[in-house]
Amino acid sequence: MEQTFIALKPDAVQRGYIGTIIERFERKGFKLVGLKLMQVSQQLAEKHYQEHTQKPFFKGLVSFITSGPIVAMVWEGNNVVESARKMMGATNPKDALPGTLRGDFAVDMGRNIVHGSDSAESAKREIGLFFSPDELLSGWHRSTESWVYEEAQKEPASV
Ligand code: IDP
Ligand code: MG
Repeated sequence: MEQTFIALKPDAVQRGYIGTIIERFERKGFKLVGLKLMQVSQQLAEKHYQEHTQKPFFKGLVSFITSGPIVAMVWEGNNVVESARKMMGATNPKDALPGTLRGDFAVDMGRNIVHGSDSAESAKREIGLFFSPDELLSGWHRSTESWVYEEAQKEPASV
């Protein structure tokens, strides 16, 4: 099954949205397979945001993501990459619709509370950067699965 990397950025942690955001993914029906509170190092931040190295906002982005603890998570489910992006809303909170995380809880582009992988390929790369395989519990069975999925879920793929 598909997995995605979600990070609650330092603003989400500082503003007390950890529980609220986790709850949104839980209530959607996705399964949590990895979770940790951590301090991102300069090196990890630069690797994570490597596609933005040349952008004018890169320095500010790295300094922001390393400015306080984040919550790193891996969520699993059918189409979770695309669904999580929709749940997050547009990158710029001014364009994010009400009902999305950024639409409901953020105002500024550089303080948009949540990161989510933009493709299955990015998800693999980002999960590998933030988690070691023994920190992921992809094999557990969420007892609500038959109420979330019409078809029985196959054994989850390992990362
Ligand atoms: P995403 O987080 O929606 O995938 P990306 O384009 O990958 O958006 O950009 C990564 C992060 O960089 C954004 O979430 C946002 O915090 C920040 N960012 C993107 N574009 C700008 C900008 O033009 N100014 C300031 N910060 C930006
Ligand atoms: Mg991105």
